[in-house]
Amino acid sequence: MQYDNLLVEEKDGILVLTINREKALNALNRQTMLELFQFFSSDDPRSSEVKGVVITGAGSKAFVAGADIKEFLDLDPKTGAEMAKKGQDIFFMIEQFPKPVIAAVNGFALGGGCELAMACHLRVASPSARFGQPEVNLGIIPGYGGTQRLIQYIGKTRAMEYLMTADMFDAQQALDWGLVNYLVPQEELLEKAFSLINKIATKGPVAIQEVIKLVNAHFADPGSGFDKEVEAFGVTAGTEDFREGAAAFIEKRPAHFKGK
Ligand code: DAK
Repeated sequence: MQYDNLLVEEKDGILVLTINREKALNALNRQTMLELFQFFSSDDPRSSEVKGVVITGAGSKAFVAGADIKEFLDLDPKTGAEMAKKGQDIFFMIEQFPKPVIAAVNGFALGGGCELAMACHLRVASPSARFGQPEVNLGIIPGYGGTQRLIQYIGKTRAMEYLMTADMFDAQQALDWGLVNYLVPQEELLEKAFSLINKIATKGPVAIQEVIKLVNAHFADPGSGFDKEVEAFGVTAGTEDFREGAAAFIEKRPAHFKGK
C-alpha cells in the first residue's frame, strides 16, 4: 500500500512504521490518521510472518508533536465530536492489535502524540522524549483517549495535574511513573523495541493475542476481567500451541509455535 505520511519498512519480520512529517514535527493531520487506519486494518501487519510493529517519528526531534493544530481551526461541536470518535476508534484498533505494537518515542510526544504512544502495547523512550497533554493551552481537551489512558499509566493525581497544567514531563519521569518500559540511548531505541518483539515472537501467538485482549479488558470493563480470563484460558488450553509448548518443556527443547 502507498502512503503519503507513513514510511513502512520491514526489518527481520518487524514492520517499522515511521510518521513522516518531520517539518511539522510529525503532527497527526487528517491524512496521517486515515493512513494509520488503513495500515492497521490492512493485511500487511497481520500477515503471519510479521512479528510486530514499531511506531516512531521521522527525524531526531519528535515522535509526534500532537494533532495538526493548523487543521483544527474550523472545528464545530459536531465535527469535533465525530473526529474524536474516529480518532479514538483508530487508537482502539492499535490497542487491540493482535501482535505487539511498540512506540519508540524519539522526542516530543505531545497531545495526540502522547495519546498514540499510550495506545501502543509497550513504550521505549530516548532521553530526548518529552511527554504531555497540552490541549488545554488551546482551550480543548485530549480527544483521542488521553484523559482516560494517562490515568491508567501515571495515576489520577499526576494525570489531573498534567492534564490541567499542560506541563511536559521527561523520559526519566515517564520511566519512574510507569508510562515507558525502557529508557535507552537514542541510537539503541529501535534495537530495544526489536529485542522486545523478538522475545515475544518466541511465545505462543494465540496466548499473546489473549493477553493483549485481557489486559485491555481490565480497563474497558474491570468487573468482567476475571470471567474473560477463564474463557480465554479455555481458548489457549485447546490450542496446538499449548500441546507443543508443554511437549517442548518436557523434552527440554525450544517450542515451535504455529499460532493454532
Ligand atoms: N501541529 C501543527 N504543526 C506543528 C505542531 C502541531 N501540533 N507542532 C509543531 N508544529 C510545527 C510548527 O508550527 C513549526 O512549523 P513552521 O512554523 O516551521 O512551519 C514546526 O512544526 C517546528 O515547530 P517549532 O518551531 O515550534 O519547534 P520548537 O522546537 O520551537 O518547539 C514544540 C517544539 C513541540 C515545543 C512546539 O512545536 C510545540 O509546542 N508544538 C505544539 C505542541 C502542541 O500543542 N501540540 C498539540 C497538542 S493538542 C481532536 C482530537 C485530538 C486533538 C485535537 C483534535 N479532535 C477530535 C478534533 C489533539 C490535539 C492535540 O494534540
